[in-house]
Amino acid sequence: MDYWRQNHPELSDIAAKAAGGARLSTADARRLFECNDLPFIGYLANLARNRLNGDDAYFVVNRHLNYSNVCENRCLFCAFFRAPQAADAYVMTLPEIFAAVDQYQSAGVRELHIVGGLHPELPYEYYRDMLAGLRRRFPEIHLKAFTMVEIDHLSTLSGLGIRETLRDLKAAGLNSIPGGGAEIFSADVRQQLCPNKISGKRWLDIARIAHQEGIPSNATMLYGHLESIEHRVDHLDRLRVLQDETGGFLSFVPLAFHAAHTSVSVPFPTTGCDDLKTLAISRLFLDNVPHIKAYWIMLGPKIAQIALSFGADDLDGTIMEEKITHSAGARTAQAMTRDELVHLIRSAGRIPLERDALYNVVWRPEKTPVS
Ligand code: V47
Repeated sequence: MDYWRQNHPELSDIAAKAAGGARLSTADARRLFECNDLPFIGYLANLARNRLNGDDAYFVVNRHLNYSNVCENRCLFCAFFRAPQAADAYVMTLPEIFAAVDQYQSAGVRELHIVGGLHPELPYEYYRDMLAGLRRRFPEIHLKAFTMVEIDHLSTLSGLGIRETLRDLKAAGLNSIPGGGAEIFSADVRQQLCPNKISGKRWLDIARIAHQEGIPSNATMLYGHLESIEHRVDHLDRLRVLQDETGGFLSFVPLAFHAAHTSVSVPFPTTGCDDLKTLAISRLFLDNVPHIKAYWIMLGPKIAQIALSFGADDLDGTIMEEKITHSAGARTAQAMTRDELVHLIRSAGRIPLERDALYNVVWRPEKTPVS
């Protein structure tokens, strides 16, 4: 600690807060973003990470299921959506969905991550029956389904309002809600990136209701496009305020923007330094969110592994088939085996823990991790 105090006297107040577990202010977060000493920020984030999660590093055996790429929101940052008449537009039928999940079962899948576009014609029953059919056929699999944006759409279809729609979906089998669709909460940036999408406030309001209804969720932040540091800090702050109120966020997932085939041009993709700094500051600032995910699909496995020393404690999952980031040019593989995830974690000197969707440990190694 003395080394850092000598080299960063201007940040000694933040270092003291990080060491003592005191809450950082938004001004502190901005000052950390302005600091280019990445090991220093990583060191502070690692203090927070170790205080919350020790040497534990989680992963989950999961699958992504994107039931349709047809979306009427047409977000400019998204390369996944298609117009209904596009040659490669698709909608999975319910029997196709059940058959796909049936194949996953033998792999020990514990969590299904189900998201899709806002289809202009699918009825509410399609979504409800999807959950009910999956729940009936696969009672052991956790259904993490439909972002706040989809929930908003479904409540329009059902005519029931958000709370009653959530109750109905929960009764059908919904267990939790993924963190997507949050993008960046700033209205100005949203207007440029995704003018048809629900507002940041609406996203947070729906998350609040979900948490009140006993449906936990994750939260994401899409960064590396048109946003400023101010926008990132504002996003983190709004999440922290809601989390103080509900405690319903299980994890936070920073998502590095991939520009290929999208309508948003950026001079360069996010750098490894920006990815690690953003993860680290997220860990420090979101002191009330138990887990920070390094989503290897977007970061690449090597940065995701290093992220385990920069605040992250979760590599997410085996995934198998990822469409959203790969449509936008991600060069990572679409799947990692359980053994690969365990190896990445062990060779980072952490303890690999296989979790379920709610962070209950379902497997732990017998041996201590390699150093
Ligand atoms: O909602 C879309 C983002 C999200 C691009 O909750 C893009 O456990 C980068 O939400 N470049 C989907 N990002 C992914 C997501 C997620 C991932 C892993 C775990 C969890 C969780 C959630 O991806 C979208 C959007 O925010 N996205 N296009 C793009 N071109």
